Amino acid sequence: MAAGLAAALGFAVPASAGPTLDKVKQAGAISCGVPTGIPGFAQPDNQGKYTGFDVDICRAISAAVFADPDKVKSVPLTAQQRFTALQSGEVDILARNTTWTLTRDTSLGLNFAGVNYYDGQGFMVHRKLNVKSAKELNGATVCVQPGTTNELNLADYFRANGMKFRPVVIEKLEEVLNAYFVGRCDAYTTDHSGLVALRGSRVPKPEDHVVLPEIISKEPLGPAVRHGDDRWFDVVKWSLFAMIEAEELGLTSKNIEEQAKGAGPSLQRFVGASGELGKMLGLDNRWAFNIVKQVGNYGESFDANLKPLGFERGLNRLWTRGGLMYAPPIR
Ligand SMILES: N[C@@H](CCC(=O)N[C@@H](CS)C(=O)NCC(=O)O)C(=O)O
Repeated sequence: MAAGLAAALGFAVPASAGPTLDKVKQAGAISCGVPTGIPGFAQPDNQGKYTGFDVDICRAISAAVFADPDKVKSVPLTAQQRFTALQSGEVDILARNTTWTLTRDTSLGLNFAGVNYYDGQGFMVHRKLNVKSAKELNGATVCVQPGTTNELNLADYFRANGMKFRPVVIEKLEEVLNAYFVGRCDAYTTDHSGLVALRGSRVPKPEDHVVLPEIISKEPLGPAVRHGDDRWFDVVKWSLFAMIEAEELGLTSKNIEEQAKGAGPSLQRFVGASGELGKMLGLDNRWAFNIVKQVGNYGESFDANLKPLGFERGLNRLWTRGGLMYAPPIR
């Protein structure tokens, strides 16, 4: 059927896969911008291969596009480098604790595919300072990374509370952490998830540091792509939604093969046994099956990567369990 006729009849037929999906298919890999190293989210092994909760988004897209989760080239990026790397085409996607804000969505030319982790900003302080609340930080020196929402929220918070602070702004994670550890700063501020992950793994003596109770901002973190390629945007969006929906449907990497034999209509559509949902995305109809089989559902990724570090689901529970994770209908 000609695409024009199909459109006139109300069917959606992808005219082409879109430049980024075509490029990715041709390259045989997805170039995925990740943080330089945050335990649980994106961490290199001794061969330089990255794994983690953020990396799993790229692995899911890889499973959807290539039926193979390993066609991912992880590109470590500091907060400062990340937007240029996406804009210039060095990476096809940012899967890197990036907060969805209006400015980034508009003037930086990003499209956020959704939220894979609802977070908020916090502070870590040296225990010996005996500080119990962020409200006691008047006059403090605070370490922070440039190009982050954290740098901006920090200024807002102190101003709103009529307090003074001295920022120590350092781009590289290793260096900003060291500056804090050696005592150049009284406090280090970043997303709460980062504080918990770093305190649990990168801090010489975790018991010497306290994460304060205040959460001073909303940090909805999610994968982002460039403006101007709706088809690629769709692929990234629905790959994330497929992970969330799979958890809601009770589909896991271990049971999906067996479950796929079931007759439920939403299940049949999800696994590609009925309908053409994959084709509409420019993918194989088994795209979502492959994501779950090869990477797992949202909860499996959370449990494998973040639970061992002591993370609770909290806001990141499914909407059916009192959380905010909600995928639109896959139909
Ligand atoms: N969510 C914030 C902060 C993201 C961020 O870059 N956080 C730091 C501290 S956890 C980080 O990931 N650093 C890792 C790196 O630079 O590799 C934003 O989008 O601006």
